[in-house]
Amino acid sequence: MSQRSLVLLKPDAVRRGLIGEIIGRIERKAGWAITALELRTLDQDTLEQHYGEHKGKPFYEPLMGFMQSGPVVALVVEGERVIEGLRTLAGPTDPIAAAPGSIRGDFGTIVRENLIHASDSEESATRELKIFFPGLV
Ligand code: RTP
Ligand code: MG
Repeated sequence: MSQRSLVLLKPDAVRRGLIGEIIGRIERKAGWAITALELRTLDQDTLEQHYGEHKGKPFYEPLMGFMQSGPVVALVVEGERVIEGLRTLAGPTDPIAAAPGSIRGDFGTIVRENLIHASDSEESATRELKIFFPGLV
């Protein structure tokens, strides 16, 4: 089943020069394609829409600050079961718990600075793609 996912390379990934490394891992997955890509600095409004489910949690305000601390790379990735596959490629939220071989397991430091966002379901992907790439048909 071909799907679309919204990926963000978070400010720590851009700062640490890991854009190529992470995009390379995505590109090497057979059958997946990057169909949109943009470097951009996110504003509070965009982030509130994106991470609205976490509003009120203790990590929400620090997360907002971190996500605005530098540019991110926003990508659309398309392919077979790409939503589940990208979550596996990324690894669990906490880099300490993430297996070596996953992006967070190999490069993550603390739970907030975990390098990559990938949509966690078809519903999230649809919602997030509208926020970041509203022109997509
Ligand atoms: P994401 O939404 O960014 O793809 O990450 P996720 O699904 O793996 O994790 P989620 O629970 O949705 O949390 C969103 C992001 O908030 C930061 N976070 N900090 N305890 C903490 O300090 C904490 N918990 C979460 C992380 O950047 C996480 O990816
Ligand atoms: Mg999430």
